[in-house]
Amino acid sequence: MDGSGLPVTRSTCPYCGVGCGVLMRPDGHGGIEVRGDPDHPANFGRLCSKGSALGETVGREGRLLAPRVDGRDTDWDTALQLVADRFRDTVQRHGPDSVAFYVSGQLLTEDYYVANKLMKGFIGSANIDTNSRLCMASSVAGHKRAFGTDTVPGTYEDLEQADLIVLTGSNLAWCHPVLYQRILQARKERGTKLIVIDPRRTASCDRADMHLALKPGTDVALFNRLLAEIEKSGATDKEFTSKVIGLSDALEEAHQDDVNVTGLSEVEVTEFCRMWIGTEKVVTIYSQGVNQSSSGADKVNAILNCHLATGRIGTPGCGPFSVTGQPNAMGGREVGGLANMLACHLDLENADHRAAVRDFWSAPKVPDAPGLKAVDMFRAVGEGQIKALWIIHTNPAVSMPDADAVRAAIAGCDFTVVSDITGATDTARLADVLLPAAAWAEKDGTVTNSDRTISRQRTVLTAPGMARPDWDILAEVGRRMGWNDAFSYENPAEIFREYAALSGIAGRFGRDFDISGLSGLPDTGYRDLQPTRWPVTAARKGGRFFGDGQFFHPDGKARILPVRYRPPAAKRTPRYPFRLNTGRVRDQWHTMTRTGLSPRLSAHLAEPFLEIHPEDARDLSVKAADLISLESPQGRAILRARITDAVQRGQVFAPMHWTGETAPSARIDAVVAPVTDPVSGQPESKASVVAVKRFAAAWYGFAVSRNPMRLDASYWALAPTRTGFRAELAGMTQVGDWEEEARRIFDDEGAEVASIIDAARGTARVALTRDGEVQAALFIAREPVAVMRDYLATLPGTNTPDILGARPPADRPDPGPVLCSCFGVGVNTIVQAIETQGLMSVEAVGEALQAGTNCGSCRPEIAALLEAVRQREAAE
Ligand SMILES: Nc1nc2c(c(=O)[nH]1)N[C@H]1C(S)=C(S)[C@@H](COP(=O)(O)OP(=O)(O)OC[C@H]3O[C@@H](n4cnc5c(=O)[nH]c(N)nc54)[C@H](O)[C@@H]3O)O[C@H]1N2
Ligand SMILES: Nc1nc2c(c(=O)[nH]1)N[C@H]1C(S)=C(S)[C@@H](COP(=O)(O)OP(=O)(O)OC[C@H]3O[C@@H](n4cnc5c(=O)[nH]c(N)nc54)[C@H](O)[C@@H]3O)O[C@H]1N2
Ligand code: SF4
Ligand SMILES: [Mo]
Repeated sequence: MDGSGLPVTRSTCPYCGVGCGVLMRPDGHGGIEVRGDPDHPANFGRLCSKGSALGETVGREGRLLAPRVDGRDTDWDTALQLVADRFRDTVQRHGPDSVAFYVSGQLLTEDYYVANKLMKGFIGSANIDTNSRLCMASSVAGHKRAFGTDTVPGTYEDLEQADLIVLTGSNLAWCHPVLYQRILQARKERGTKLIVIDPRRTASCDRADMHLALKPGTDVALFNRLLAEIEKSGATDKEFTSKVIGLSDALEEAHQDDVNVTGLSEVEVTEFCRMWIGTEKVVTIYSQGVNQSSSGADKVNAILNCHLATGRIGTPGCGPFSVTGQPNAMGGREVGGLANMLACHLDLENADHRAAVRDFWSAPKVPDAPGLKAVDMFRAVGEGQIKALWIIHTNPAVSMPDADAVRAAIAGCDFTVVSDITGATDTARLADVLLPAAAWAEKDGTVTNSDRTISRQRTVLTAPGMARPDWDILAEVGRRMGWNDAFSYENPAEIFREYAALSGIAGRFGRDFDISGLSGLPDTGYRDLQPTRWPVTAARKGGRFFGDGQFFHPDGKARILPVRYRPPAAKRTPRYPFRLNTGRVRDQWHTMTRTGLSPRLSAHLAEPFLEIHPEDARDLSVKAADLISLESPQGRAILRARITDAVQRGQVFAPMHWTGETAPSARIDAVVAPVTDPVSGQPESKASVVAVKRFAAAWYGFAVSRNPMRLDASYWALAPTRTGFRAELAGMTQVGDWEEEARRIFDDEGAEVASIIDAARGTARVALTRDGEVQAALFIAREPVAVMRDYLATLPGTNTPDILGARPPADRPDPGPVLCSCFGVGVNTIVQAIETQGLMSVEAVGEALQAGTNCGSCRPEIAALLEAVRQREAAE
């Protein structure tokens, strides 16, 4: 209960791997209110913009309500029998390796455990891989090579106890905002130094003491130099390195590397090494700039090497820290969701491990060879080797490299099952059988966050229509395939107990992941489970690993690995002279099926974009707000130019979020090459090569509408607003009659039409009204349309007779794009307040406008605006 007397349920945010605790309260209208849980050890009450907007994304709009076979709604019995029959027949006819599951680091541990058990234990193939292959595989491989297991040594408290934090290949301010806030808070108290290593200047750089804008893919050379300097300055920990093998070989290799490939100056490199070596308590946080690389595993080991050489690992404030992306990326690694792992950190290649798991499951057979990793899996689908595929909780037609080929492969597969909460995704549209899953807040289970803390997700809403939890769907297919006993689960608690018991066997093999202390948890104990960091055994609970110099290789020692810089796999050529980097924006989650429903979150960046350096833009005659077309050997894309020196010359950056549903020409993975790290199999999503040119549109448009639009122009991007929708458009072919075209786009024959059309200048403004109420409006020009978009987006549904004037009244200035999502404060409003009120700090902006005072995710951007205004005023 809270102050209002309504019941409050504790749960965990379904987005990033920080794993923030939330308090959910029904709002009485079928929705929920969501706040940060002050008692959760990940966030102590804080939430970022995405977590704060959770209440806006749990509606029933767009939800898949019934199973669908070949596009027609049906009942569960029909759909599940079909799935079970087809998988069983395919296995009988073509063998177990002719089928595959492609799953997700967003599944709950219980879902994941059942999927893995069904494929590896009963179907008898290791062809289950997960989108964590695109995300964590290099970290997993690096950990296993160095430590003998996939172990994250540290805890979040280390971020507060460190004196230096290095963020490499991580835009923590946008992607793990609550951890970033925790670091900034600690920095206030102890003056923590912050270094960012990223080819691109990101929001995480705004408060950094140093930004090392290295050349893409050169991290190994930088950390090799650091290792050499550690040795030279006598900073190796002699006692600790007696528990480590390989230092001298690694040093020999390190000396061969040339730090000049990083493009950093000697001064920068020396200062970085000086700070790192001179600060005892140092944490190196890394993420996709490290993992998503054809040398990802080596990058990870280059970082681990430096921590192992100095013994700065597993003690307060010290250690390498691979932050996980998805809410249960860590849990998926624990249950063995990757094609080359067995459950509970046991090894697929180890016969004793296999036998133990087979006995525990009473399974007919456990495969002894790894299954297909994501990129190879979809290749095998395309080549017809995989004849039945089940995709659960992920959208590979958008998020896999070479996405057009992946889309074609799925479309061509004999039998594809997709489990999702909506049918409106690029992948779901290709399914033969579409299964409606219960969503976050409708289902029950556990997730493990970046620092090994297991937290509960709990139910407060009933699932709409026939939707069912993923574990339940999987278990029923297992039963219908003939394995009644193995899949007779009543509830997630039962699955969790079984999993915890299995981890005890892993513990007896000397593995790190052992939560056998929870195997006797009664249903009520599971219901009330508090956030718990593993391991959980009679002997030990939580804590850090490796401070004692004990590792999980058979000899108990860690490995320092000799690694050498290798350039990204794709080479720049005169035909493809640009390096394409990709990543995330602050307020969208992946393929936007949930965050994309929130007008508030969509207002931050309403359109896909390409960051390009001003000099490159000039050379290509690209002006601000032009469209740019990209081409690679794999495919094409069109995005809006964002000219900025945040990226280096010869490099461009695009977000990964837009899809066939929201901006079909901006599915950036269509141009990303499917090259992978040879050790981890993780794709190099951050270093493809592309050709870039101005997209010569015949016309550009901007549209607002109360209702969904019918968009099919060469370029379009759609976003929700508080009043309906907004869209950007551009076309290659001339349009004869814009009034008619407007009626078609807005699918409205009956509305009254007003227009101002100037054929000579190529401009058109068309408004559709009903009884004076604005339904929709379209603004067309030969150049990118200059109208006050954020003002126009407020007009559908209002009586605004002068909508074609497109000017806000004097008392309602255009707020500009929303910067603070929590309070809806726009850029123009903030800049104006800074200028007119002489505001000097982020805090002052907060006092004046509330901006940045709730979740704080926009504080780095407010700081950047303050700086920009200060610089402009200084120049005047
Ligand atoms: N807002 C938001 N937050 C998210 C997500 C989301 O979709 N939206 N997704 C979650 C998930 S699943 C993940 S995996 C994480 C990802 O979190 P991050 O890894 O922090 O995010 P990215 O933007 O993918 O990439 C991070 C940075 O790597 C840099 N980079 C590129 N190449 C190199 C290189 O060669 N070396 C170095 N040092 N850096 C390089 C990029 O410029 C980019 O700024 O975010 C999680 N949090
Ligand atoms: N170019 C480029 N590509 C990338 C990356 C990059 O940095 N650059 N990053 C990669 C990384 S790190 C990741 S993690 C991936 C993420 O990529 P994806 O996993 O493909 O992206 P999501 O949008 O998270 O897909 C989740 C899907 O699950 C559905 N869903 C939501 N809730 C439920 C549920 O409870 N049950 C079921 N069954 N379905 C549900 C959603 O509607 C959505 O369709 O993208 C990868 N792709
Ligand atoms: S940082 Fe934001 S997205 Fe990540 S778990 Fe916390 S509230 Fe959710
Ligand atoms: Mo990820």
